[in-house]
Amino acid sequence: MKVQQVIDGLKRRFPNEPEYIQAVREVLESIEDVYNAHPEFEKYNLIERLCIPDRIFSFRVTWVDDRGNVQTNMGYRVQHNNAIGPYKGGIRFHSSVNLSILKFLAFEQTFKNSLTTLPMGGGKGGSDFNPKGKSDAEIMRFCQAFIMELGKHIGPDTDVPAGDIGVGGREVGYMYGMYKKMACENTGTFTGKGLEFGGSLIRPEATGYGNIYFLMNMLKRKGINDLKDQVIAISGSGNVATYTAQKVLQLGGKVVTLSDSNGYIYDPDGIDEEKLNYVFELKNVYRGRIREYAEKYGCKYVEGGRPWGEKCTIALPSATQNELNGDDAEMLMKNGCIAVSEGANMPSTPEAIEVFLKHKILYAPGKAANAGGVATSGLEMTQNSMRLSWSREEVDQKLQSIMTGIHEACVKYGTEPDGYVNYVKGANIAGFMKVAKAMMAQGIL
Ligand code: NDP
Ligand code: 2IT
Repeated sequence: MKVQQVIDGLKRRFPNEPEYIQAVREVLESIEDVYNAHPEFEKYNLIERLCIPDRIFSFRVTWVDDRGNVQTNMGYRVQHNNAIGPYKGGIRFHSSVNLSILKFLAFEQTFKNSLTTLPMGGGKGGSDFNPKGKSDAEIMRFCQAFIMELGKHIGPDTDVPAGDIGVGGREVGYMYGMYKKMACENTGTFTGKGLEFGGSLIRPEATGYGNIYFLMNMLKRKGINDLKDQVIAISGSGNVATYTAQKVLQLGGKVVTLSDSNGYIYDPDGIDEEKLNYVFELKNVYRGRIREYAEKYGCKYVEGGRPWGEKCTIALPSATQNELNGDDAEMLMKNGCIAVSEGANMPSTPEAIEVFLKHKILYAPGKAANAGGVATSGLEMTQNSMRLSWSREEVDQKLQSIMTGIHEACVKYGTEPDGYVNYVKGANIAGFMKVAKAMMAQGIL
């Protein structure tokens, strides 16, 4: 396999899918040597079968807004690979959603899910529906219309969706409710459900907490055992960002930034527990903007900006893809940043990753660092199958040991001759090997 050849072929077939090509290239560059050391992989054309999704559903979603207008959106589900278990991955509602973005997410999800060690394949879905400014009734009608179509293709042992950008507990509740009604079953064909109907404790917190557990594993190898002296820049202010901030505070760190798609806040005094509670309320109850934080607490707000120019020792991008570029990475390095751990999927551009690796900082790619969310989804599936629910402590304990396991796998496959751990390489090789072996064992499909 020659990476450039595969990439050129994919570009020819999918010319308008830059995010998908970006995600594939990153993985292929990491696994090239390992792949080529296994001639049987090439013989069975594993690479193309792994890069191209098993199937994609796309459909029209029609719903009625509060003024009685009939609205139309696109809906999709990319079922990427089910070699190691049912397709599993979130649903994203955002105006930017298109097939390139969902294909990159489903591709990444396949390796991430493999890393968790749980039996889950990879998938992703979503819609270009923009939830901003919509009433609760509009959100419900949209979710119902969306699942009327998607519901035909999912099931507890075939494909299990969950949340992502724009899809949280409220949306999962509406989608699962309609799915259950259509399918006449109650087996938990969604994760991130409410606690009253099969949801798992710790699932809402899991992505953010898991990222910090992963970060602590990296820091411990450098002799750093808590976050007391760390100044932390976080982007985003949604599910992942807020629970990341909560765990940072529990471990004694100082969070100085949060953001949304309009801009970022910088609070040099630190976002403490009370201020963070306000952010939770602002985002989940009022569905307001992060600018309002600056108005309430009198700190700096930069419209249209990103937080990476502020001084910090650790950066945790937790908003969206390609939100941290090469220049941002250089600024972080200049300001003394020692670690970057990704809560979001593919938040750093290839140029940014190059800077991190050149400076040999601790850099954890999303597919390793944010795997705690889907891992806890896997634990929710287990609890649903057993018709049991585990305690907070039990789930949190399992989450911690899964994150430690992922860290160990990265160290095993990513340690370079000089001792530097290249977590990108480690995560990609570890994730790939399990999927590859499963595909080989199952024949040409
Ligand atoms: P939310 O919808 O809860 O929050 C998303 C946050 O990111 C919001 O603050 C949003 O701002 C901001 N954001 C979204 N799009 C953009 C954009 N184009 N530019 C700038 N800011 C943006 O989503 P999550 O917290 O769940 O997801 C955040 C990231 O984490 C995503 O990359 C997701 O794929 C990833 N992830 C999520 C997991 C989960 O369990 N939820 C698991 C693993 C990864 P605004 O409100 O203005 O849109
Ligand atoms: O990107 C992700 O891993 C998620 N959005 C969570 C997927 C899941 O099935 O919990």
